[in-house]
Amino acid sequence: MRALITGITGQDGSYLADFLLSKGYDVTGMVRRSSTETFERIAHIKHRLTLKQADLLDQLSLIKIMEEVKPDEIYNLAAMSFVPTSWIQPTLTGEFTGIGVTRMLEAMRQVCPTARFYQASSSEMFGKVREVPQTELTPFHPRSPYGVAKVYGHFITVNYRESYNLFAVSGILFNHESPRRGKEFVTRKISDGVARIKRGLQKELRMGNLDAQRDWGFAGDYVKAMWLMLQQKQPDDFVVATGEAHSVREFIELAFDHVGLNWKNHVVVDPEFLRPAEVEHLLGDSSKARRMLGWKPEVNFRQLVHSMVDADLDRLKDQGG
Ligand code: NAP
Ligand code: F7E
Repeated sequence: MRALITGITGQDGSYLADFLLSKGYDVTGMVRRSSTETFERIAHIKHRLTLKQADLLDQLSLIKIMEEVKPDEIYNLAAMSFVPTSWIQPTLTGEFTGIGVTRMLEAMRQVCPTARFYQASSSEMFGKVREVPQTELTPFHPRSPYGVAKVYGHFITVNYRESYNLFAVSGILFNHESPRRGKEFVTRKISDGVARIKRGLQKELRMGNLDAQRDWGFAGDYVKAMWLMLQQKQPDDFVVATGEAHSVREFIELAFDHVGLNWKNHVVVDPEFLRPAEVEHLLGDSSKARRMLGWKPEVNFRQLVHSMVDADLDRLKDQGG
């Protein structure tokens, strides 16, 4: 089986590549040209991957990569994925995260219409939530240009499935984290900050809204759900979540406790990290995925927090005390 992954250099792309290689797939990763390589997360498997240059902004490059790879499965994980940046670059976010999905679907429709397509949709589409917990049927009310672009990506995937009979699915994934998470996202910012403070490299951690609540899972568990969605008889959309919500404050407390420090001595709330419109509370109901895919999360909240702090402590061990 041949898989094409866009966004292979990101958190999820790297876990998905690990997983597909373990299943014997021939994996091609789409990468965009950069003056410096961003292959840190896939360094351990790079020799087993084929990497090809293309860009979500460039239709011809997407057509060409599909002609060359002839994929059986396409995982569209590439996006501008950091919510605060979407207010600074709203139209570029729309191009990457929204219209980029149409470019991928068009390339697939023209070159390899029998391939199976996974779109990385997001719980940010629920935004100002209409009901708790959120399911596949909960209406969307996105609260950022990122969320709006993801709603477009979701519906264009559904529309191409219905218009052209493509096997195209949308995975509505709630927040998922890991030691490979980008450092600006809240969980990794906390685990990295705690490790730096413990190692004597930093004294305080400046944070935004501590009351926000998220349904946080482990990225390694979530990429399995992506694959399972493409193994079904019929294309369908699924919510993937743990069913447990925790606040940013709880994450902070658990992370500092883990290294024997009191968070109140180190955390400073800084208005710079507040958002123009906030998503206060997300909680997913993944019973459809559990029932139809046989999927369930393996890593719980405490294990997730501890593993992220431990990984950052380990990474910084030669740099501090
Ligand atoms: P990530 O770590 O930010 O990775 C994003 C990837 O997209 C990177 O490989 C990046 O490449 C690539 N990319 C960005 N713009 C591109 C372009 N124009 N052309 C080609 N590649 C481009 O994100 P992630 O956490 O792995 O998330 C994967 C996907 O799932 C994203 O679509 C995200 O929006 C979505 N999602 C994530 C979560 C979550 O909690 N992690 C939840 C729901 C949905 P560079 O290395 O070159 O920057
Ligand atoms: O924020 C609050 C912040 O940036 C989580 C992306 O993967 O998941 C992610 O989006 C919460 C928010 O993720 C800080 O206000 C407090 O309420 O880790 P985050 P996100 O915005 O939920 C979804 C599902 C995606 O699809 C996205 O691609 O934490 N928060 N203080 C903070 N957030 C950050 N980043 N930094 C802070 O200092």
